[in-house]
Amino acid sequence: MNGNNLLSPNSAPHSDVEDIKRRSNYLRGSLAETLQDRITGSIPEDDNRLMKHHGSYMQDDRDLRNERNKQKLEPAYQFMLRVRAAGGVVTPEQWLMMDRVAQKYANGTIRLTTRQSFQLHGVLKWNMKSTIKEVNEALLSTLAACGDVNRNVMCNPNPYQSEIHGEVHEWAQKVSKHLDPRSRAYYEIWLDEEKVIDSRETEEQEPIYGPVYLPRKFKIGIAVPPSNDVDVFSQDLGFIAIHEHGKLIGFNVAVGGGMGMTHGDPKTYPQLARVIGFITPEQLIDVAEKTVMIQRDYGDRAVRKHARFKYTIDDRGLEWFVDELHQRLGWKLEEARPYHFDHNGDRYGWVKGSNGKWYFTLFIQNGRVKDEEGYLLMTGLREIAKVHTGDFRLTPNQNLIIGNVSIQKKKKIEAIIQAYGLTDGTQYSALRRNSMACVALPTCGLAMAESERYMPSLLDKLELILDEAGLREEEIVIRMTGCPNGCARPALAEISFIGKAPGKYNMYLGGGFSGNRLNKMYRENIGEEEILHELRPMLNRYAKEREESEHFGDFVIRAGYVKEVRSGLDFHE
Ligand code: SRM
Ligand code: SF4
Repeated sequence: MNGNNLLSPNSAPHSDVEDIKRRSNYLRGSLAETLQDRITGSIPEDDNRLMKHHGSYMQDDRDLRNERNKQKLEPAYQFMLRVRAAGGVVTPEQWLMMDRVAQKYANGTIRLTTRQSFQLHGVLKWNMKSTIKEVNEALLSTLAACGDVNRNVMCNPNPYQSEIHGEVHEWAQKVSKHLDPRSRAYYEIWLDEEKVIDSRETEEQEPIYGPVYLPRKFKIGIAVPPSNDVDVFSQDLGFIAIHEHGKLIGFNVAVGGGMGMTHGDPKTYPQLARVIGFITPEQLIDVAEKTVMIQRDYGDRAVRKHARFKYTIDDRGLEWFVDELHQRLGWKLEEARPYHFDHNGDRYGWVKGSNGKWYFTLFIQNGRVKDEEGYLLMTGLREIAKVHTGDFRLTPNQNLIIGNVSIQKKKKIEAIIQAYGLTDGTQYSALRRNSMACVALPTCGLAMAESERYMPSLLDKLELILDEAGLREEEIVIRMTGCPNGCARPALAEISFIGKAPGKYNMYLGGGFSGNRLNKMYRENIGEEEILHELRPMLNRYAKEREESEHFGDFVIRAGYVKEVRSGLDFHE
């Protein structure tokens, strides 16, 4: 198939977003002009759709909605800005820049995301350009952090389990760069690059995506076994590093994962990516490019809910995809190699890497970096960044690694950690250390219930139950989201809660501890009292009846609470 024949075979009707993208002249639209409009803090919907490709969403503070409505004021419009770095690795200077812009232009907090990016909330329209400029001056970018393109490429950030992390991270950076949009729109609008092309750009300038980009977002993650912290089976395209005796020999390729669904619509479901074969490292870019192009050409452009790659594969069959991929590559993947995952969480505290440097993984509750009374996390990290000569690594579980610390600097950094009481989570239960919650209210326009702001207090109550049952140190993966879009990858947790309405959640059980099995709905639309009522006896029974090294997710299946789910097609069964 020719890259220019973009809507084929999707000559079927397409959604309004497709028209907006097509008309936008490679993501320009009227963004440059609407940003100048001082009458409103908002931008028109068409430009908002395009803005996502530049890394930002228009939002409004939902806590203020009613009050402003009563006062007949427009909603408190503000922008979320997502800053990405492949594998989540940034320098101390870049950390300090994020800290500075968060104070100067955003709400004074930094949010570390589930895909190893940064988010700023509360940036006003008038400050967007300055913020994006400062981000770029520090050599980070917001381009393609959101939108119908390849998103931040995830990569296991921990160097202590094998010697190949640096190499794998380089591949994450290479594939990320290769799949960046090539349109100069971003540089013209935000960075005042002179408009080089007066006439419309040609398709050759966007050879991978073409003028309408992808039907939907696309996600890539690289795991380094035995850690599956990137939840490789949740990715549209996952790579599993195969290493032997500390040497990277290649990757197994997994395709068609995804988490999003809609309540009450069984045609939407979370799905696990499936392993289709093995490639050498040098083949990775080619495989990623061709996979993206297949999705570009065959993904559903009519119904956005059905436009993710997982549906393209499930509708047409895995065999069809593999044949199409082989045809476009001109060569065949080898048979997948054996691998083993044993967890998808983070490992906290100090560890020595195989390069002799030190790494400290901090527990950051739900990824929110801020100063609170009694816990000056943001200030402490700023002080570390001022003296640190290594790097910072955002983990796929919303935590932070202070990485590549030399033995000389370790004492100094340890002293700051102590002075600010920065925690590796040891005072908390293992359940909390394995928890994630998405942003949800008050910024997320799609949230049906609280998540980030509620999860800590639910965990306080669950920790009492764990203490009673003697399970405080038992690692159990728990996740919460404010809606079924699945931003904290809830369908892979051993226990999860998905928002249904204010204070109400659907409860799911039985995900695999290493992110290799989906969970299943156990109770619908329940509040906190019922959650505790359900979990107390279950956890007590687990404490008494579990088999040796049996994880909670496995136990609830064996004990008959829920059925095992190995494919998204059985998720609603
Ligand atoms: Fe997400 C939309 C936050 C990871 C699936 N996600 C959103 C938006 C932008 C809401 C919106 O469209 O208006 C949220 C902004 C909230 C806010 O106020 O900040 C949002 N998603 C997040 C983050 C910040 C959650 C977090 O707590 O860290 C994560 C940012 C990742 C990043 O840095 O790039 C985030 N989102 C995910 C993940 C997890 C992942 O990628 O590993 C998923 C599930 C995996 C997947 O894509 O299948 C995810 N987000 C969605 C979806 C559902 C997509 C679908 O297939 O239907 C939406 C809604 C949409 O796209 O229409 C969404
Ligand atoms: Fe918002 Fe839903 Fe994503 Fe949570 S899961 S951040 S509520 S879109």
